[in-house]
Amino acid sequence: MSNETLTIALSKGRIYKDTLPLLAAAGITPVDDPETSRKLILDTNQPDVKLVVIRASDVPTYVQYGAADLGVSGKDVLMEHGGEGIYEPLDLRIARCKLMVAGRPGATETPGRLRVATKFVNTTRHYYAGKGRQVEIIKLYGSMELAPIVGLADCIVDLVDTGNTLRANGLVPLEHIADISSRLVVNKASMKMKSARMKALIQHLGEAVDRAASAT
Ligand code: PRT
Ligand code: MG
Repeated sequence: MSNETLTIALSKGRIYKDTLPLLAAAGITPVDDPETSRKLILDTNQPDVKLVVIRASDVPTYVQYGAADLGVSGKDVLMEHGGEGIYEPLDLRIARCKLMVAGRPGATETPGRLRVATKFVNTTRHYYAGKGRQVEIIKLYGSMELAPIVGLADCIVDLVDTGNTLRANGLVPLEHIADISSRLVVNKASMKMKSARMKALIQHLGEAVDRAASAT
C-alpha cells in the first residue's frame, strides 16, 4: 500500500454494519457494498482511503503486519490475538456482547478437571489459570453450544448477547469473563509514518462515538 493511502480492515456482518455510520460521520463512505460485491478491496468516496473486508479473526493480523493501517475488531478477537504490534486507541462501543462460561445448570460445580469447548483457546487458558482451575480445552471453530449437549465438554466459553442461543439449547450463562465491544486498532508503525491523517481520523471517529453514546 502506498504511503499516501489509508487502508482500513473490517469484517462483514455486524461489525461492518455498525462501523458504517461512524465512518460516514468521519466523511468516509464506501463506493461498493461488501455484502453484494465480490471485491475484497473497496473504494470509498475518498480516493486515498480503502477498505479491506476480511474474516473477523484476521483483522488484528492485517493491522499487526501493516497490511492495513487501521482496523475494527471485537475485543474477544483482540484478547485471543494478544495485540502484538497494535495500538487500541478507541472503544467504538458497537457489536457489544459478553464473553461467558456457559453450560447446563451446575455444570462447573463438579470436582476435578473441567472439559471446556471454545474457539477462544488462549483467553480460556488465561482465565482458568487465573482461577487456578485445571481444565482441558477443546478447540472448536463454531457451534460451541452443541458441545455440552453431546457430551463433548462440560461447558463452553462463548459470546452471549441476548442469551437466546443458550436458552434454545438448554444451556445457561454460568460465569462472566469480559464485556466485549469492538475497538479501533491501528498499526504502530503507521501511527508514526502517517501520524497527522491517522490522528485526525481517530479524533473524528471518537467524536462520532461520543455523539452516538449521548443520543441513546
Ligand atoms: O463468522 P466468522 O467466522 O467470519 O467470524 P465471527 O463469527 O467472529 O464474526 P461475526 O460477524 O459473527 O462476529 C464479529 C464480532 O461481533 C465478534 O468478534 C464479537 O466481537 C461481536 N459480537 C457481538 C458477536 C455477538 N455479539 C454474538 N452474539 N459475535 C458473535 N455472536 C454469536 C455468539 O457466538 C453466539 O453463537 O451469537 C450467538 C449468541 O447470540 P445470542 O443473542 O443468542 O446470545
Ligand atoms: Mg460468525
